[in-house]
Amino acid sequence: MSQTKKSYSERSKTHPAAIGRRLLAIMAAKQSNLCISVDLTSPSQILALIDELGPKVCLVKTHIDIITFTTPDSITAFTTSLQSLATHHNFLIFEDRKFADIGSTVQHQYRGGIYRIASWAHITNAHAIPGEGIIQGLRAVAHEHPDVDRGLLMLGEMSSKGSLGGGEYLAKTVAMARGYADFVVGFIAQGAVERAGEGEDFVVMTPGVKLERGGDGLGQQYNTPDDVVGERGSDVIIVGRGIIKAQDPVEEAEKYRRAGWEAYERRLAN
Ligand code: 5IU
Repeated sequence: MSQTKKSYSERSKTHPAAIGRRLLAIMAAKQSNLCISVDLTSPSQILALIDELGPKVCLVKTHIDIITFTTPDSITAFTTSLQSLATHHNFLIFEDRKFADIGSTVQHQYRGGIYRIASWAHITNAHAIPGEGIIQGLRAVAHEHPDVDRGLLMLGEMSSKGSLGGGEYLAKTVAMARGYADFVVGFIAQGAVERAGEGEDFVVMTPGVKLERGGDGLGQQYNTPDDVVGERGSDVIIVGRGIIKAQDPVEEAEKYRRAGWEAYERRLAN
């Protein structure tokens, strides 16, 4: 059976990566395929908003390097609070780091520096442009944390106008990831990728989502939850400004959660 026709619940039992199983189980339990992208710069505002939106989402996406931290301690305080919110509201944390260097360098970037991403982010992502050494490097760091599940999304296609991804690039990215099924949970793409074979499962996440199609004047292109989940077979919608800039972000998040979930249910039924 095509993966797009299988329920998240069914896939949560068979996904080859532990973090993939966990994410799919959360999606099924919370009836949410919504990932919120909290692109704000104040740590306290981010945490307050995540506390409100937590019940609606399966995943919270961060850009740790856009946040205004005053001291190194405040970084740790933030990531500790974020982890507590993740446990409390049952969501996973996705640091949208977009690693893009050789294996040896990304190991340092993932493990160390001031952000120590591997210590708090369940999922991060990487470009395929350097070749598979980037996956090997990141996976080795993830294995330094044997007590916690870690996963990677490979960037196969971006939402922005003129993206060099998609098509053959995406297909090559999928081929590159195939040998790392215990760590590469899936892909960032605009819709279903070349579908997984026996024993494989690719969780596809799509940014560039709003309730109305359009753009942002800087290359971002928006499609609707129904376009990406219902029509194109993606699994998770990633929404930033559509929710965080709304008058009532909680009410708006509920609209996106419902739209994403209904698109998924229609996809299963059709
Ligand atoms: N993001 C994209 N497109 C991509 C990838 C990541 O927009 O292809 I990969 C990020 C950028 C931003 C969020 O953090 O997803 C989308 O925010 P808006 O929904 O506000 O456009």
